[in-house]
Amino acid sequence: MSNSKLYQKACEFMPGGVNSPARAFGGVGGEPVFIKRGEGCRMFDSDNKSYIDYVLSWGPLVLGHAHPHVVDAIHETAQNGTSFGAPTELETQLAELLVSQFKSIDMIRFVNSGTEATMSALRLARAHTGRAKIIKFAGNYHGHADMLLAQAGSSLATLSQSASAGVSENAVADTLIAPYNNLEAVKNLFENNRQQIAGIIVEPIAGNMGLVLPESEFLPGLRKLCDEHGALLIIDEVMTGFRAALPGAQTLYDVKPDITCLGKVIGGGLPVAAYGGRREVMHQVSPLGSMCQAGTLSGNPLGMASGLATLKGWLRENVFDNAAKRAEQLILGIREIAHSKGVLIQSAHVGTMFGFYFLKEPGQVKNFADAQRLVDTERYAKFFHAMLDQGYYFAPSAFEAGFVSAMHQPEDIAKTLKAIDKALA
Ligand code: KE4
Repeated sequence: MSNSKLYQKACEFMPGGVNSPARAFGGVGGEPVFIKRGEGCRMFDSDNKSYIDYVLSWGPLVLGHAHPHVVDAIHETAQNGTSFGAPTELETQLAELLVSQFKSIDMIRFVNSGTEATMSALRLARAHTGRAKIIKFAGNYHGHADMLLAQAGSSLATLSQSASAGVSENAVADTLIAPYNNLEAVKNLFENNRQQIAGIIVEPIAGNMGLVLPESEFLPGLRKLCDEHGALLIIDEVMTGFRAALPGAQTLYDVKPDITCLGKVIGGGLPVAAYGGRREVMHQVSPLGSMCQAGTLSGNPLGMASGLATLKGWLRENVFDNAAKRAEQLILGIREIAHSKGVLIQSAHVGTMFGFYFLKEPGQVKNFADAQRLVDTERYAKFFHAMLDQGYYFAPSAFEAGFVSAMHQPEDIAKTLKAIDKALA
């Protein structure tokens, strides 16, 4: 069946023909490409056209598509059954591995999505402090829990507004919003809401407004403010975990959160996420403590097996470093090409993540308002389709990060750069 036919049929049964709006090509136009299979750094569509993939399921596939070790681990585990609704040793093995990786995590709870992880982490911060308000940053995305679908109020008033139909103003009444990289604004929020703020949730490197790095004093500053005001610092490493650095961005910036949220990579493409932190905080989580959080398929054996196989391969000597070199090769190449053609871009790479913006005018994107003002989304849409036509799959939005895998070879990057040179022409 042609891509259009697949799309039409999907649209009959599912809103927009997709199960997540991020896949709907809303930001770039055109019909989403239906994928039939993946192999290594490539995906193949229904016409068997191949694409070198820089989205990698929005981050999880650090070993590329259908890595034999991951497929075998899932296959072997499935032979014994898919789920028991009872504890299995596999959960302990992945929990032990993650605790051994993160200095800030003594105990961990598995859930099924990053949304569940951040939603539970915020409930935990409220349970631990007995306070109700939370601080998040404009342009940071932590999943679709009601309290996190908030946007800065129209005036500079700290009151936020709902950012989605179906999310009531009550649901976001306790959500305070500050601009990313703006410690002053956070300080003011604490001063104007004394003893009421349970915690701050932050993307240690912002990957949902394009790729925006924290300024050097930003994360340490948040840690200090939380300590001064008795609030918990929640670092959302759903995207940056095992991507920005091993084990995560918190080690890059040497900031110890009270709670860390993980997802994506730790499931290797299966629905696995988690939240974890200091023992005295995690002791609040039921059945130990009084904070309720549960899930039928949490810690599912297939997800655990996939996560274990993925991380064992990813943590092997030099695998991460070699992949990080590919991200650097790509970004340095893009900078050279853009410069030679007088195309204004802002670009960055951190570990195995990268991002680049086409800019409407000279300037620097340091927060969401900058991104909305400076980013040339039309030009990105043209770039996206010029690359897709040549067989390269970048994020279908100017406000996402890109990823490489252990399977991207130097020659794959070189070919991508040649295609970028043509696209920018
Ligand atoms: P999920 O509920 O989608 O598993 O995770 C939510 C989430 C939480 N925190 C961060 C930092 C995230 O980036 C995400 C999800 N990322 C987006 C893409 N940047 C998911 C794409 C989608 O929703 O389809």
